[in-house]
Amino acid sequence: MKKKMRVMTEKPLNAETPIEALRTWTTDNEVFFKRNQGQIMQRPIKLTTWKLSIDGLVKHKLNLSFEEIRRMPKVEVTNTLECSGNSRSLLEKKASGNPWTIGGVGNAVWGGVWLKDLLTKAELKKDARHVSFEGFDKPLGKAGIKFIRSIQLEKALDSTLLAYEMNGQPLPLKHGFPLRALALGWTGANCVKWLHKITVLDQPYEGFFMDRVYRVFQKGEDPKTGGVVKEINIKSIIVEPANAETLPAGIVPIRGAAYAGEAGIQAVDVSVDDGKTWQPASLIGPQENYAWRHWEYLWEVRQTGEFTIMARATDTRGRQQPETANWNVLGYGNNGIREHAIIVQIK
Ligand SMILES: Nc1nc2c(c(=O)[nH]1)N[C@H]1C(S)=C(S)[C@@H](COP(=O)(O)O)O[C@H]1N2
Ligand SMILES: [Mo]
Repeated sequence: MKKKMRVMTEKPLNAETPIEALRTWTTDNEVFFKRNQGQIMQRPIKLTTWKLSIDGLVKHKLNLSFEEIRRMPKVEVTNTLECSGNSRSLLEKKASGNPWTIGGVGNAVWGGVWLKDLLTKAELKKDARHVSFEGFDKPLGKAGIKFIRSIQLEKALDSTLLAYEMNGQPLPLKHGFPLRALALGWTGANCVKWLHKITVLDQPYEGFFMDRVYRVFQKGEDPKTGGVVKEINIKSIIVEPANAETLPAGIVPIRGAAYAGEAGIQAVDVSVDDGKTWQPASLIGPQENYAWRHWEYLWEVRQTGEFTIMARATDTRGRQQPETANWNVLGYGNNGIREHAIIVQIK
């Protein structure tokens, strides 16, 4: 039986994946985390009336039907999507936002077209530098601010997908039907759902969701002076055993997932003694660009008692997870080794 999602808020819908559902390499659509700023679409839009417009600094404005997009070369990419605020609730010092544990992440096979193919069709003008995305979900709250986000042109041309399929299914309504952006290896905030409008700009889009949030800043600082959240931080999570579980002595499998945005995973080490000593874990399962890598460590334990287990990932660029997270006001990018430790009892 599938474990239910943990719903943090109903309106907007914010719900995290149960940890058990992170044990498979791809995450089932039904339990894939859902994160929204606005009122999610209640009914799927009619595909025969839906259009995607490409406007701004292009030589030919485009207004494409779903069929036209479907007739373009299709690509399938496995990509791990993580919300910038994932693991926020594990920070020792409180940060504001949804109290995610580790379930604000998932891995899926996405089918769609390269954004580059559309931008090539539209032909960029000389000043093109950024690309903004707008969905047709309605804002919640009095301010009525739409969730509009932009990314650098370089990323848009290099590795941004417009997806209409998720794990072999038409993109589910809650995940942006019929089309969403996916800046591969970047946090969810860069992956606009229910996409209907793309604008090519000469500078980043300015607005609440670019300038006030999804920025890394400290207390007393103007959010706008902080860096924009882009690439997913290197991180490992433990998905088995569960925190606070009691287990018999013997061979205890410790398993998890590790991911590093645009980079691959080089190694994962595990400690069962609160970080004093480390042993290498085995990387298991499929290995693909932009997708997390599953790992396991078969722990032979003879003693009884309480044990603190930690995992530490190293990526193909040689970067390693920090001992503790770099705190910021909105609690983005928590990838601290210590914050992700679990405690188990051996009986
Ligand atoms: N249109 C629209 N797209 C959106 C959002 C939103 O509120 N509206 N939220 C973003 C954020 S912050 C995240 S983490 C991801 C979550 O994607 P998911 O719900 O498919 O997991 O969607 C992104 N795209
Ligand atoms: Mo997010």
